[in-house]
Amino acid sequence: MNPSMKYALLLFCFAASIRPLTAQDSIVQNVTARRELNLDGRWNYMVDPYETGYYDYRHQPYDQSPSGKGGYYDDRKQTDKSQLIEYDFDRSPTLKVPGDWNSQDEKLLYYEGTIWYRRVFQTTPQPGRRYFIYFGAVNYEAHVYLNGKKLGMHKGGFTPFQFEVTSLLKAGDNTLVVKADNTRHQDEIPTVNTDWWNYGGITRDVCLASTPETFISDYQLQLKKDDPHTIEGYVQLAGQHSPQTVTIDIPEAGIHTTTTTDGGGRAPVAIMTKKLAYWSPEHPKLYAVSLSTATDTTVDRIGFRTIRVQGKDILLNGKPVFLRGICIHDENPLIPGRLRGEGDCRMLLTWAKQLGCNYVRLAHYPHNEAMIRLADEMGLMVWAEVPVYWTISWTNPDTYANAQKQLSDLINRDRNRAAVIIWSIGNETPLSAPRLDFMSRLAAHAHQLDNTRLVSAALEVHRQGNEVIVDDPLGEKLDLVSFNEYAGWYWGDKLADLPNYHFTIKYDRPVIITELGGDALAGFHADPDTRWSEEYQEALYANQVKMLSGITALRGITPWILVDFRSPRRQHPVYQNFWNRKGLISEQGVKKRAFYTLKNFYDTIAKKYPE
Ligand code: GCB
Repeated sequence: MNPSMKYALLLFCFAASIRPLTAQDSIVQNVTARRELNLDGRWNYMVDPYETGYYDYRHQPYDQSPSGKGGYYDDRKQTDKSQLIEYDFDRSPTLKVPGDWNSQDEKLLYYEGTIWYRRVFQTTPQPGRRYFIYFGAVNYEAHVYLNGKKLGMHKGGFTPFQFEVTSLLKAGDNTLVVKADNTRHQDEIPTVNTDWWNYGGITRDVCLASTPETFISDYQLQLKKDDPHTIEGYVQLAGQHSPQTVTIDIPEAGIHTTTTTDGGGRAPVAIMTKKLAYWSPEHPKLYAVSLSTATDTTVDRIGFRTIRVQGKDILLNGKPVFLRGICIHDENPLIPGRLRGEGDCRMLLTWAKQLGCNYVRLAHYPHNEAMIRLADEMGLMVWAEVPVYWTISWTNPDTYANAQKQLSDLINRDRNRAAVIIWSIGNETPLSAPRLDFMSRLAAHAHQLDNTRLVSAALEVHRQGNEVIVDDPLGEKLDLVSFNEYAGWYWGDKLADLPNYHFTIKYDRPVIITELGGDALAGFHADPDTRWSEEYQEALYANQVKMLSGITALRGITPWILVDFRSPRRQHPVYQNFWNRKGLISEQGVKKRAFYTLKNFYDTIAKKYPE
């Protein structure tokens, strides 16, 4: 855009007092407790590969033109038979929300581009209440309009966002339109190249939330770093910022206390207690917590535990643990598509429990909040990650800002979940100076936002003969040494050679192997030397276990992966057919032989590390 056009646009925005075109920075903590109206269900949609509903024929966005007219977000209806309108939401097909579009219509399986969604809902806004439209996630770029007015834009396919709509909401019918675009771009997070399906659309819940004018917008209540007897954190109010009393009740722990907000609406929390039953996988105790002010009350269920590193050990509530884990993608293989609700999440976490897990790595991006809450309830520790994956544009400041925003949104959403013990800032990022700078800043950011959890990343290894070397300068900034290794699969070795490898690890910290594994087509049986057979995968796991027992600091593993998952990179017509087959469970939910090999290993480990 030339400078004079930019100036004209600025003037126009100012004159029309258009809000900033991005989603609000902070989202309402525990939004389901504020839900006024569930907006899940069937939404009308239009596929728009040329973005005809967004740009005019000179390729100028309609929503920035002075008349603001012409885009699909107007949801216009023909009122006269001579009138020309080239779209009609009412007579367009529907998609289920939440749900990716790829799994709902065969024509959309490979689609990458724009789809418009529309939902009409009825409400009666009450005076003295504030209203927010909340999205659990839209992949990847979402432009959102209510009653023809643009609320804003959000980028990032896996994090929640919201817009305040108090002044736009009408009594009666309201029209919500979303332009969702899942086009991949080099400078985005993730970048163009991933090993998972680029599921597009409104993939997580949508709701209208309502609050009083001054309300509890955010809070953190977690055990203080290294102190099992102090619940520490804050309560943040939005609205009026005159000092107010906040009451915190945790009846089951005999806690009833108050704190006062400062000029910024923030009240510090520090509660001494000796009465807590600590959260652990064996006893995933969650307390009913209620927070209230003169005008507002909100409730949550929160668990309390400490997690820290001491030498080569990971201590949960002061006791050494071994993380018996598995990696999981946000995909229901039976649909196949993104997980659509708590039932889907429960199916995957139940499989993880059957495997003997006390821990899951939710790869490679923030999973649904429902998944984390379920892990809290079912007793599974969680590694939570942002999609800083492979070859990010390390030198682009906007790319960094985007990664940092996604990390902040993840931490802010899940900071009260005892299950989450590790924030991961990325996966398999290749060594270089700009990458080290980018990743170091992310690590510092995670530590600064939350000093009660561990920060890590899945690093890469290098090999010299039989020596496997972990020597990545990013390791200095991380609390754990975590790396992926594919001995027996990408390293192309004879499986029996695996136990001859030895690991040279530069850092004196607990070691977690974040990935290992190999593909097997469920039901394909052969001898253990035959690639793709269940027997090969089984032998690979057996030899991996022998090999890894040589690492004295080993304190956890998350093999790749619980279930086969769809990936455009996996093209072998017989064995893959667009599926990554490293799952221990097939896309039909059938357990492969290696599932039991790993389960046996975990059963032995569980005896060594009683919880
Ligand atoms: C990896 C990646 C993971 C892939 C996996 C594989 O190292 O982290 O996203 O899916 O390998 O199967 O190659």
